[in-house]
Amino acid sequence: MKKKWTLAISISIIMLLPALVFGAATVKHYTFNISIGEWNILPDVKVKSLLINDQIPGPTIEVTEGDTVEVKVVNNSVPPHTIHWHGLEVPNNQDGVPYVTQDPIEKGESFTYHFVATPAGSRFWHCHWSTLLHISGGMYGPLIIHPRDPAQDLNKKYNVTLDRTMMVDSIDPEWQTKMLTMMEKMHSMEAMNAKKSGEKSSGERLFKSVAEYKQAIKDGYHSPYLKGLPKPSYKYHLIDGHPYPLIPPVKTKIGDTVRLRMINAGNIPHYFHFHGMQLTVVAIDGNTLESPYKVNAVPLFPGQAKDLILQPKIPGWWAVHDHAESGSTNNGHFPGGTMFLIGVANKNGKISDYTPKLSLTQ
Ligand SMILES: [Cu+2]
Repeated sequence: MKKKWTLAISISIIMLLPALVFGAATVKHYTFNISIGEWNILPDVKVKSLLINDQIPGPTIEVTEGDTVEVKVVNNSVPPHTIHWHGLEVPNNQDGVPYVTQDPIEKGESFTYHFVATPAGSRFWHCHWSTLLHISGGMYGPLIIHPRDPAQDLNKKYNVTLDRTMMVDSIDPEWQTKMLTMMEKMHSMEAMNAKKSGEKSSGERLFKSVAEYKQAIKDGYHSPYLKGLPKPSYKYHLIDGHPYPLIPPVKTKIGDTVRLRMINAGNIPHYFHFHGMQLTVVAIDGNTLESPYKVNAVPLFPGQAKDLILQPKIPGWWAVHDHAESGSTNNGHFPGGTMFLIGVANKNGKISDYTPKLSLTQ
């Protein structure tokens, strides 16, 4: 009897060991309230957007590997949505692909996603319905999963003093505002028709069979929302919902180590060139590289994430900009877009004698 008890206690201790060493997993709850609203990317550039909790990017999910994440998505906007957890390994029915793993979340409905956060790394989430419009509309946000094992923690490995996430996106304000305005009108008309006929309004269309789908392609079918409208032409490029000069600078000092987690949620690539320093790429798509490498230009493709380690050695205001020039402009004017500054202070806390100014004629 005594032996059995000893065995049971030993087994319990062994099972608890990872939790005792690395801390216990917990459940983290989030609520995403989706609405259509206006977002000022610049003081006088207003864009009709798909806001989550009234913000762009949407909420940051920051958890430890193994935590359970519960996200209640409430659709207070007109179009349907699903949320995809980009780069995570979740149960198939939580992956958020409309008509592949779930029905879309229609206007007025809610859906709660439930999954274990894994694997660790800099990842993100985004809407997976009509992604061209819904991602540029603002439906994305960081999903940072810290490793449970401290030995895997890059912040510890590199003695990181500043850890900053940057979400990159490109938008065409005019196109986006037109599309969302038209969508609101169409949905209210559909709802009226559905009320008359007694049928449920399905918003956007679902083909009844493969034959119907094939016929529609043959006939040159366009989604009602795309009829007669050109594709977006990306005139503004954002980091965390704003272009330069509204992107807060990265402020650091000699001897410090910065980790930048850069994530491109948008539809076009960016080529970030860092002035005055080298940087080490330590992770791609959230996954730690076995052989980190040094660069000073970082291509960031749509859907890609890169973790960079910076240890600037020279004080000053250093520019970081998209080397494809249009990415550094606002509606064609330089400077703008995804350009941002890294302020490196000397031992006395001074960055530079020169204060950066704004010029739209340079
Ligand atoms: Cu959406």
